[in-house]
Amino acid sequence: MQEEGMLQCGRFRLSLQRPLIMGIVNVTPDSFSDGGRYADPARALAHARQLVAEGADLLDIGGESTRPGAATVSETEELERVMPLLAALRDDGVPLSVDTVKPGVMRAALAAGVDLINDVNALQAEGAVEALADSGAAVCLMHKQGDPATMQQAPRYASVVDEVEHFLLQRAVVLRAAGVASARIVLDPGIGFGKTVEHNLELLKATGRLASQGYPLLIGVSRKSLLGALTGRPVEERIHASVAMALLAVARGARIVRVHDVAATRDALKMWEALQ
Ligand code: HH2
Repeated sequence: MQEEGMLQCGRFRLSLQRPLIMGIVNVTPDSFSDGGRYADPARALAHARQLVAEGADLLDIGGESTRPGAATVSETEELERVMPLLAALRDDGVPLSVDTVKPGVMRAALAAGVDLINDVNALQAEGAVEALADSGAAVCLMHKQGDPATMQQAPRYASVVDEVEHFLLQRAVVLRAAGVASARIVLDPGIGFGKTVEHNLELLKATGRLASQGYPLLIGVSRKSLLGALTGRPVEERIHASVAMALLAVARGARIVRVHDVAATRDALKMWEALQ
């Protein structure tokens, strides 16, 4: 289906021969993982550059928290958070992703040269597919059940792996029909998005299956509550579990890991690569 081992990502063609690290830059006051440490644009920029120095292959810039229970922000506010960072990082030589569900933000980011649209809503908003299709950017299609405000209240599936896989492949079909080459598409089961601990574990156990559908698989588990449930640790003490889970995801076939702790993840993946 896809040119083997390559992601067409805006200005970049990224080899997937080795796993890629997507570093998380949340320009938000309320993200679960960093509690607004980088809400100030200058701090967010310094943090983004630090992640590149630590070995991030891509940067994912988000202006709206999607943590369970998070409030939505207006398009204007999201643009004010995200656009200055995109402009400042544009010539740093690293592919830039924007984490948004809003077609207006997608269009503005694409006009500013963003290389990947990371949409936890899998481009289901009206106009989102068209915005992406008209560009050369890549897209990450993520599965979620419900909306962040309520998604953790009562997640329910007959078979979580079947349903997530079916949804993602259907969304890929829609994109292909709109003219998006398969080499621009990344899939993500959406760990923590309308899923219980058991659902998340079933999906992570099925990484190999989900990674063998003809599209690179992205896994985002960094610092998430699943790790808190398994270790009993608060969010600021989940780095070891995060790195272990990223490594296990890669060992089972994930090609991109979305992480907060880039330096630690990079070292772990170097160990994995050394044994390939
Ligand atoms: N998780 C979060 C946000 N965006 N995008 C993808 N593709 N996959 C994920 O698993 C994913 C995502 C939530 O994590 P974070 O950005 O740290 O928190 P917040 O949404 O509170 O800013």
